[in-house]
Amino acid sequence: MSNANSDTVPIRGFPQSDRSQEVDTKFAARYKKNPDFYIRVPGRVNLIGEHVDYCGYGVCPMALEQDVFLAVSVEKDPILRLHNMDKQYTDFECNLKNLSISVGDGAPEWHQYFLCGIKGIFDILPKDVDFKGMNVVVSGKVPLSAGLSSSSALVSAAALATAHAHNFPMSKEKIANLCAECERYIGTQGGGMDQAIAFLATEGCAKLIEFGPLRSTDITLPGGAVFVIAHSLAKLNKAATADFNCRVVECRLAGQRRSKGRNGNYTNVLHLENRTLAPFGGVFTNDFHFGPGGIPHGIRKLAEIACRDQERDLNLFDRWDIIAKKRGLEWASVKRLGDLQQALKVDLSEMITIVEETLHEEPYTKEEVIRELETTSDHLNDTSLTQNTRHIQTFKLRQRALHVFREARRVELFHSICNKPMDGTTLATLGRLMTDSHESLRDLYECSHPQLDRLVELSRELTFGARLTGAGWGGLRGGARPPREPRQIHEDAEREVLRRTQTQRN
Ligand code: ADP
Ligand code: NG1
Ligand code: MG
Repeated sequence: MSNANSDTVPIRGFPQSDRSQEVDTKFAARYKKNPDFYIRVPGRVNLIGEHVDYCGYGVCPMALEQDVFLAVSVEKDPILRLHNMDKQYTDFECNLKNLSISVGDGAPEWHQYFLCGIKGIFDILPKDVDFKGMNVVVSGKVPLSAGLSSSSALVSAAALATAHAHNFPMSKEKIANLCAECERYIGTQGGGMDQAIAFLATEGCAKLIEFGPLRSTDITLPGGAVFVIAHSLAKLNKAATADFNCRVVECRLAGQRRSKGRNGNYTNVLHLENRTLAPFGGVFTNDFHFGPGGIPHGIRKLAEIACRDQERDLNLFDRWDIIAKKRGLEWASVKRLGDLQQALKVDLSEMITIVEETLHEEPYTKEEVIRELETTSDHLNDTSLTQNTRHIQTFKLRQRALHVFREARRVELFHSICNKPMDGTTLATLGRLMTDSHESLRDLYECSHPQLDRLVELSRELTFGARLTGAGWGGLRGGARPPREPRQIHEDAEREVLRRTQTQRN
């Protein structure tokens, strides 16, 4: 963000260029004045950690040079005027006193993304603040609907402009969280990665972004690696279809439901307030409703007998015993797979085993989910589904949950490998993780696109690994391309290790 008091003030981090001059010229022509300040928010590429942020897991994005750039003047009357440098977008004007965002079927209008950012700030401004208006010229360079997060760059730029216009400073974390919240007014239930990297990125490195609370750690990528971003030319506006939200609710339901586990036993990957479901067959085929004191001793004994040779199940039972004592949690409140893992206090490998043992391969029908949660269609619609997913009749819970837990583990591995000194295997290992991620997104999460898959295939020979980036169903893929022959990289790496060792000795 920078002030623009005169024609000659350079925009910080954004040297005067043809583009900024064009924006200034357009601003002056359109609004008969100069802008008061400028806002610039980057797009991002996600290196690994796809479709896990809304489940509470960490991601590895980095900011791009491509950005959304705004020139803004603050107006006393609460009128918003928007002009876009891209002629495909029509001008928009409204009174901000009656701000409403009603997104219908199909793709939202471009200005509605802008309104999301404004509304996010208006929601938290002190009650006695008079809403100001803004004249805005928008210039966007992030490819649209291509998985590089043009939507969040626009929403975040609008929020930052509104906060600045109202002299309402916020920490980077606070505004990032707010923008994640308010972009949901557009209809998609995203997880916050895009807005987090938009505000927390630093030049020259990728970030490990973690949630609850939001935090970021620099990731130093291995020297010599080049990340190539290529467009498959298949696009999707994520708010125009139910695809994105369908995955969000499938993950949610996978965490909420209980199911028959191995040996046909009832098992559950979920703890409930004052009650737990027995993870064993025969003895407990129905729910038991336990009091606040946890699982009664007699029942516990029965369970021990019933599964004395099933040690793993017994361990699980112990954990649920503890969890069942915790008050205030019931299935409808488990919104994310990450919450469930935290409550179960197990690692990701164990979560993967639990999913493999408890969720079946065939898609779950809506009736089945309703039956097993002992709820009603209306209640499920209210607690777990979104407006645009209520019509969906089948959910692939096992496949989606497996992707999430395995992808979360890949992020951990990616991060830990980047933290180690580079050796001859580093790039190949990172590339393998990217390829595994792609295959999982293609086969388990089913959010790829034939053009994208083809690009990934074609780049096999040329890269250490390649994958789609962003939400998918079109979009782009990122690839780690070797800038030199692999053999030379290894030689260079060896030389570098030798150099470091010598420096340390000296
Ligand atoms: P992405 O992966 O790029 O975030 P989305 O489908 O989430 O894709 O959002 C794309 C939509 O965001 C566009 O269709 C448009 O409505 C809006 N948008 C993003 N950038 C701009 C811009 N510079 N100007 C106008 N609208 C934009
Ligand atoms: P894009 O690629 O911008 O549609 C979306 C979500 C992210 C994340 C990724 C998938 C929004 C604003 N963004 O990104 O939170 O879930 O998909 O990893 O919903
Ligand atoms: Mg988007």
